[in-house]
Amino acid sequence: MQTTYIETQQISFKDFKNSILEDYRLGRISREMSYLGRREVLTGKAKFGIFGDGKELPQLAMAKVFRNGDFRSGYYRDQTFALAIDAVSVESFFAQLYADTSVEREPASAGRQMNGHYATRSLNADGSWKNLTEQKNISSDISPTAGQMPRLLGLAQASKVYKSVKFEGSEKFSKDGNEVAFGTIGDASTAEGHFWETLNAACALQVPMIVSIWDDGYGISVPTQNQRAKADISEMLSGFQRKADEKQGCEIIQVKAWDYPALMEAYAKAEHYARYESVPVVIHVTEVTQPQGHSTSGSHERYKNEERLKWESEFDGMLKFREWILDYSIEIEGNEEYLASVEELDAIDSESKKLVKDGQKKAWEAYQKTISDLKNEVLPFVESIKNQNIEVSQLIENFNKIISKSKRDIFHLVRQSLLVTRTQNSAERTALKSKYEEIFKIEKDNYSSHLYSQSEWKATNVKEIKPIYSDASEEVDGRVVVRNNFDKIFAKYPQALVFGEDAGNIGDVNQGLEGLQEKYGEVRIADTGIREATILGQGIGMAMRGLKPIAEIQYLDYILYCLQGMSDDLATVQYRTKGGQKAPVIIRTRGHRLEGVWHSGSPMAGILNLSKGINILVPRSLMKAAGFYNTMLQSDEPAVIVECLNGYRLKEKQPDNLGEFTIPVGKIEVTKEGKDVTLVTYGSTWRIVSEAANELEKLGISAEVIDVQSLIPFDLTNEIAESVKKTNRLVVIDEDVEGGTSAFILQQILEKQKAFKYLDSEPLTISAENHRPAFASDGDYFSKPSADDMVEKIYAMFTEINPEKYPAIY
Ligand SMILES: Cc1ncc(C[n+]2csc(CCOP(=O)(O)OP(=O)(O)O)c2C)c(N)n1
Ligand SMILES: [Mg+2]
Repeated sequence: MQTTYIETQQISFKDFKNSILEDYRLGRISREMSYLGRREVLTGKAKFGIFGDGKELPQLAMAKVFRNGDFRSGYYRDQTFALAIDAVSVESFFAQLYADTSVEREPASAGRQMNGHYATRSLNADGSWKNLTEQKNISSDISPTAGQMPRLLGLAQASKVYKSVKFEGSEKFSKDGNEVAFGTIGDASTAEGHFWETLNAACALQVPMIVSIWDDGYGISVPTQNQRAKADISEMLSGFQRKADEKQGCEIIQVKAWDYPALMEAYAKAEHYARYESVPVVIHVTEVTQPQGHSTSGSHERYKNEERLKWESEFDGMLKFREWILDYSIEIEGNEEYLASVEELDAIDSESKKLVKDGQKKAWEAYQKTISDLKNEVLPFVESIKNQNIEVSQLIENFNKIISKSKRDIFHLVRQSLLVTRTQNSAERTALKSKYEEIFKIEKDNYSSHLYSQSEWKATNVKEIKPIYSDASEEVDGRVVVRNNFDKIFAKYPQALVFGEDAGNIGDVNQGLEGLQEKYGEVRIADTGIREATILGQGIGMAMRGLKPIAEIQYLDYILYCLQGMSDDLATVQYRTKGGQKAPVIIRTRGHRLEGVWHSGSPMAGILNLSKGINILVPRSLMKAAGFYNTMLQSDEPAVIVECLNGYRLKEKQPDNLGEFTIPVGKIEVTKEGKDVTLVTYGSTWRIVSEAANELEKLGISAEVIDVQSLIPFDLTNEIAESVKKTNRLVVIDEDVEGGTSAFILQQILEKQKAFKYLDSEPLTISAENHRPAFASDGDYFSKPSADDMVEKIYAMFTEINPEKYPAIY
């Protein structure tokens, strides 16, 4: 709707005037959306509402300098901005308020997100990239406050990378790296670590990023002075201010939210620093108001005193804008020119109100229509069996009494009708059943699609290419295999880059990237500060802009620092946009078995449970890890690849087709065949399980050893159940806590793969102690399952069956 920034001195007064009045109109429309939105919630038509009233002017100013190819990573207050860049319309705004599940009507999230969570669609329906340089982009908002910040860093950094990195198709993502990433955050959310971490990293990296702080003085009810060290965030930030001739730090601009011309100037200046000098900028927008309070869940009269409320009504941005427009006059060629009269502004006000009302009505009617259409489609099928069963008539009667019918009511009617007629068999009931299956499939797609990619590039579609070995294949340290494979990767994919603590200069702490910075440069093989949350954020943002980032988290134990972002942001990207955006980041980390409370961890269940939406890969060797990198680089899904910390110095045979061979996700490997018991494991524990299996062999127990390799997705072809069918006994062994990943594996095998019926003995899990291992030597032996533990516990299974053949050890 809005044109880009027009410098007043270069345009005619007429254009200047039109641009101001267009802003006024957009501001009014946005304000009416806030007013009506709140009413829609309070009258019960929508569930919850959070709006951008009071924040209109700075967002209009931000939109003026926001160009095609730029990205925003912000939060729920930005409806005026979204409206100004055409990322939301009145109708789609209300469609989201009603949580309409249609992608066409609610393109930001298809009803998956609360209102105020904006997103543009980066992908075509088939999951392929659109040309992002031809549109204005919003990376999908998330609710955890400040959670948008780490991603913002990556979005900004991508521009810097694109200044030197080019590849076939890169023109879809960047025009020579000239794009700016715009962030928005509330004043109270600046108390979060993510805010400071991001700003610090941006100031170190010198990326084109503009962060706007909407400072309305409150975080819900808590006033600013109770949130931070100083009430004035600009004062706190002053240490970040860059000094002349230093390539560090940022620019800080303070501006009032109701001062339209000052805002225009502030954003124009900020754009200059960020876009042309690659200097990050913070715009601290002060004196922001909240005319309707925080959200529909409360009333701000409860915590703001009368004086504050009075001030807020006087300094309402839209009111001040109106006053400024009416006061404005300029003499041009002897004539006094004005922007608008009271009547003209009043006319805009009433037009805007009407436009919003019309849009809301359309959105409501379309939303209601989907429900009534569903009802009309299904009801005849239910009615067709009512003569066969009196209970169905009763169910229909009850259903008809419901005044405002929801999808759930319709489904309940259908499912209850099928339940009460379960003993009947008629053509009508069969028809109802197939109708139910048909509508269920549609709602499954509406509510549960796109946790993983549904495109041709989904991880499970990547073709398996087996590693090739020849007489010439060398036995080398594991770290050499992964290093040489990375060498091939960076040669093959110019869009691939890796970054993390010590990843650059020394080529990572285990030298899996040794020498690669010299070869591929500091942009692609980079060191970072110690800041896992924003290392991940770099990955997410850059992946959203078409790069193939490998975000290195130095040790698995420290992944918890970025687990929030993995869980809230990365894992939900495709789901929360219903396939509108993707972020195929590879998280490279290393862990499992060693000693010491923070250098031995294998907190896989924590990761597993919080990261559904991300592939979780646990290779037992560096060759397998290398193969997973090769697989995931061909996919459009994110993954965590956990390398075995104790594997780097173990000898492995290096495949001849490095950079080419792939290890399929969701595929197990039987590494030792056996007939008496199936031992299921993964990662570093696999070697110990294999040792135990050899011991068991000597005791007359033939154990089959299975390496899961890929926890998510898990054994897609049910091969483990096949093994259990043969052995009739199952033991799951890992070094996570009890009831952790082993419980997940057991559930998958027994419940999903239906292996319970094959069991002749109770299934067994062998896991670690519930505390982390001591650093004292042999901490791992005493805290994690040892081969001795495994042999004894598995042997005991056989003692129970046949004590004569397998006499008890203890
Ligand atoms: C991590 C996290 N904690 C708490 C909340 C609940 N919450 C939602 S908005 C909000 C206040 C945010 O205030 P501020 O950042 O100043 O933004 P404003 O709403 O004032 O624009 C809180 C505490 C949340 N969404 N995320
Ligand atoms: Mg606030």
